[in-house]
Amino acid sequence: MAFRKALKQTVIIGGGSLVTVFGLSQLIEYKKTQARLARVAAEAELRVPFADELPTRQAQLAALQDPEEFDVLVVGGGATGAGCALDAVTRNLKTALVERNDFSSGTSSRSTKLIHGGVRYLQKAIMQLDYEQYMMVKEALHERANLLEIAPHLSAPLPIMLPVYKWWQLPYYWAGIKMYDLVAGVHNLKSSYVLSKNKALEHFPMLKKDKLVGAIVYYDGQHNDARMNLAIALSSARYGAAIANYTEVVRLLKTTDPQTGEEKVCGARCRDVITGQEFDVKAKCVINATGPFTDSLRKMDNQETKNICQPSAGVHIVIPGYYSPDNMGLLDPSTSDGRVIFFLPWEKMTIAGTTDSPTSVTAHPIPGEDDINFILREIRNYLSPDVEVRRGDVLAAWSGIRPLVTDPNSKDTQSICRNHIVSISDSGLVTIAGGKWTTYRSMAEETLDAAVKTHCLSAGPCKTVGLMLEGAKGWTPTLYIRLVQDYGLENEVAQHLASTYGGKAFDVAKMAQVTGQRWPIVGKRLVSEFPYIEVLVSFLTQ
Ligand SMILES: Cc1cc2nc3c(=O)[nH]c(=O)nc-3n(C[C@H](O)[C@H](O)[C@H](O)COP(=O)(O)OP(=O)(O)OC[C@H]3O[C@@H](n4cnc5c(N)ncnc54)[C@H](O)[C@@H]3O)c2cc1C
Ligand SMILES: *[C@@H]1O[C@H](CO)[C@@H](O)[C@H](O)[C@H]1NC(C)=O
Ligand SMILES: CC(=O)N[C@H]1CO[C@H](CO)[C@@H](O)[C@@H]1O
Repeated sequence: MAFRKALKQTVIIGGGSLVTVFGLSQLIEYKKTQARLARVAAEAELRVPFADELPTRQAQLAALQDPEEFDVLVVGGGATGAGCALDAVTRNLKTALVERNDFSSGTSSRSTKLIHGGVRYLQKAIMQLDYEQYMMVKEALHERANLLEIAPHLSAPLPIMLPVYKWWQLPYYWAGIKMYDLVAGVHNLKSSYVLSKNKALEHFPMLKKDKLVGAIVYYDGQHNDARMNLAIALSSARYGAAIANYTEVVRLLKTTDPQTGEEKVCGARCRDVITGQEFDVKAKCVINATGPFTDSLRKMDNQETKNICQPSAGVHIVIPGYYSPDNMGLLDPSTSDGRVIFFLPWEKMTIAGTTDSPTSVTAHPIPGEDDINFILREIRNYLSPDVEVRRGDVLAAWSGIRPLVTDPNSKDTQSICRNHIVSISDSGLVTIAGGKWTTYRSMAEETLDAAVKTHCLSAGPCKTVGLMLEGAKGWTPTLYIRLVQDYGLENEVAQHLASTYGGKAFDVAKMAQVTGQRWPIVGKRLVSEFPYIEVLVSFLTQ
């Protein structure tokens, strides 16, 4: 009797949890559908003044000189600034953005190209029971999922292998990585897993064999940072923002409030770097998103300002593709001397690098010979001794300055974590500094929330969650096949066009010149080793 009762109970409980599991997945699906519908509705409400054709730079420069003031002027066309412009314009604010060089010419094109939550920060959060760190990771994981969704042509999940050298580390790392999956929740990309020593070596035969115990594979995102930045900027232009590259802010404009006698920022003096012509851009609110240069712009506002940036430089080198596992990255968060080292696949090559070192800010940081040799030395230590890593293997190198931010309101300089700060000066200049690529959208949302509040702008709600970026519409994972079939492009060239221009790849393919050969029918390569074709040059300069 008791047995049957127990059995019945078990069935009910078992059934119950099945229903719960089933219900949960239903709920997640339902929520996803709701989110999608809300997004479609939000996008339908958005005005797209330049749906067909974008204005030329000339037209943009004219628009910037509109005598009627802008609601928002963003200074800086990196990820952060472009993100702010897109956020502002889709809230129905009259928006302008100027960038003194090209879009993404700064730190935003010199990153490690990962869209990540930060496994290391999660470890810190847990070890030090730091709630703020934890929330930072959670937010970044949410943004990671969003970025992969809104620009699928420019980004993809990337498996990353963490080699393990001590037995006791295996459960420790495993638990940490599982936490990472767990914190991502519904936004998780793919589940992490353990690799045996043999499997790990199969994936990456160049690893030092002795002491290797096994490896753990987890997922983060990877993107083409420069194109992503451009996609954000172009999207903001489509929605009507007046944006111009090679336009520099030389001075902030200020007015004196007749009642309080206070000075307020009311725009900026800009210079067209190409012609040297100067003009004023009037705006109710100026946002300084100048990245590592933040302090120089803030000092323009107030000479007494305390520095909030503590720059450090990160050098990356590009080496041949066989230095990274097949379609997989490798990252060691704690090499024997405590450094981080990584090998990531990138455009059929490998990006390698280590942790940053302190630096001073320069406009075009160039990695020195000693920086390059330093990374090569680290790599040699790391790989199997029979692998010969030569200086000649280095195909390219770049250096990026990381604007680590210290909170100007906190006395403690120890609190340099890679979080961001939105601060507002007495004259109303809004500064957004720090953060990371992955969180550009949420940083922009927070910045615009602050700007709208401080300057009493009449704005709609933020609409950038799920807002598809330039090129995302019409892209499918098999789009390149249609490019091959419809236009007669080479496979590799078609893949490059699809993953660079997304749905807009057809516009490029249409313009590709006939080669005069049997195959490919169109698309002559500029250099035989790379999938760049002649038409890209004219497409770029259009
Ligand atoms: C080595 C390295 C690796 C990184 N890797 C990652 C990673 O893998 N994942 C991740 O999420 N994050 C990463 N980051 C962080 C990320 O790259 C940055 O947080 C982000 O790119 C900063 O963007 P930004 O727009 O603030 O700055 P920037 O991209 O530097 O943009 C600032 C822009 O302002 C312009 N400007 C300056 N002064 C003026 C003026 N007076 N008038 C007009 N324009 C002006 C500059 O020309 C520049 O283009 C990395 C950073 C570094 C340094
Ligand atoms: C950037 O400037 C160049 C040179 O004037 C111009 O050809 C290009 O169209 C500009 N880019 C954008 C996206 O406006
Ligand atoms: C308005 C203004 O003075 N802009 C400055 C922004 O920062 C750059 C980089 O330091 C300066 O060169 C500009 O003068």
